[in-house]
Amino acid sequence: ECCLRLVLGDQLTPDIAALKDIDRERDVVLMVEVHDETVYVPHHKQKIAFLLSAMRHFAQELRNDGITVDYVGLEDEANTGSFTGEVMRAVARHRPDRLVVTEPGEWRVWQMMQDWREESAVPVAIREDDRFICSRAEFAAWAEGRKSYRMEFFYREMRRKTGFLMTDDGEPEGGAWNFDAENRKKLPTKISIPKATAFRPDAITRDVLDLVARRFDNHFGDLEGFRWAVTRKDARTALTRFVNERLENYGDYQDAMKRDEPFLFHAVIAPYLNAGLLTAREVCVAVEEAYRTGRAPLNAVEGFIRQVIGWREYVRGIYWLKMPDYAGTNALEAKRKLPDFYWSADTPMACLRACVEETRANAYAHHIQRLMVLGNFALLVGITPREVQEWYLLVYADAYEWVELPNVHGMVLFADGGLLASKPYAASGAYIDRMSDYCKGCAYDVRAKTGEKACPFNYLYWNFLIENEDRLSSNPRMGMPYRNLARMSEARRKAIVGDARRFLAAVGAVEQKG
Ligand code: DLZ
Ligand code: SF4
Repeated sequence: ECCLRLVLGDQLTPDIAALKDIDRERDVVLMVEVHDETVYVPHHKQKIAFLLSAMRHFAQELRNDGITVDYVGLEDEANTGSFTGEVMRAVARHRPDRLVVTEPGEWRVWQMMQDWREESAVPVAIREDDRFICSRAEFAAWAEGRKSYRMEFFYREMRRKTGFLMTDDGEPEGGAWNFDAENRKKLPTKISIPKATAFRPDAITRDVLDLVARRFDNHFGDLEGFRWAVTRKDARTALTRFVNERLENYGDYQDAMKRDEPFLFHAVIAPYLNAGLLTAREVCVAVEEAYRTGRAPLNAVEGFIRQVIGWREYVRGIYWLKMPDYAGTNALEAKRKLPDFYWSADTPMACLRACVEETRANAYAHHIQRLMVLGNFALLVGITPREVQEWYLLVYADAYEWVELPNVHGMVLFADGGLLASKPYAASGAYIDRMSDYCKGCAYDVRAKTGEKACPFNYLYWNFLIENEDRLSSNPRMGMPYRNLARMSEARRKAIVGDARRFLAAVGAVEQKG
């Protein structure tokens, strides 16, 4: 019996479900570089380069392991440009007895796979992606009958299931499940920040970089600074260096932002995790080990493990539970256009300028830049969810829809009306000033509330509350800001709305139809 086994670009794990019972004598692994996947959103150049290079390296590793790989390159003559086209062509070429795939990360591709069952002449087995700790079915069972889906309770289940940071008596390590309150410290001026982990492109990567420069020149992003690991081995090195050099401070300064320090104490391993070069379990094992051997404090280790087995699994669960309708909701009826400076970085707002510039240079920004600067601005302005989602999906090397959509739609924009977050993460300039050094070098004054020189976050924050009064004022967690708004004089309210109007018109954040 010959089995054709498909491995997608974000399934680069040697023991991925589709490869588990492989017969090296008879089976063929299919990997395809297809045009459609490179442009369904116009991904950042580094994202495409990372994935194509990682795919090519992975194919080589499988071959070294005695596996037959049929690899279709992006520029191969007969390449049809789509997953469906290439799967059908490969079935005709190899005439396998069956096709085995691992469930994909995106709804879009899941739909394609459903069609393959009918279109291809062979039986198709879609296997569960067991790299995730919580299966789609298990999450659905957890969600069943609940009124709200709070991450914290789900996270505790995952702690119990995996045993990470649990005592022998089944209690959470350190007597609490969550130490987040300790993870909001300001960055001391004198702290030394480790050098970023960088990998020099090898011949395969250089080929891919040429290809991307040639074919995707019109895509967002710089290619020059490409420094990503593209093999499992190098991704392991990146993980080890994080654990040794940065984990100790990761918790304390998780929410801090500093000019010209895009990585600080973050792990910067999300692209590896989400493409399969590293697995969730192994990164948690490495991080827990550092705690057990006294090399990292509990608040850092718990915070990291919560991101991986809590939040990451949780957003994936929500995605599959709620798709396809999830993407279409717009609870705050946001309909303004995304300002051009999300691409050009051409804005006098120092915080946004830094975050867009770093995103362009690295295909990366850390979570507070994404949530509290880039995201917070999009929320306050009321940008159309679809545009914001597309932006996040294409600019970050780690972004696939299963992880991007709930984070952006739910967490950043509150477009799901509170399924993920119990209130919108709206903040004024004071928050950014407290957590960063951006405001010192800004053309605007973070302490001024209204007028030409005032930090736009300040009046946009109040304008957001005013515009959404009907939708949000009854939210119990919004009680305080709305009480403050109620005490505001009519003149002040007018000034805020006037400033917001002037600013939104100037940056092109105009209302769009439908
Ligand atoms: C993101 C991406 C890109 C740019 N290119 C490819 C590709 O050429 N071949 C491939 O198998 N996968 C690619 N991917 C990742 C897919 O888009 C991803 O596997 C699906 O979105 C499912 O998560
Ligand atoms: Fe950003 Fe406002 Fe600070 Fe300028 S003053 S950096 S716009 S928060």
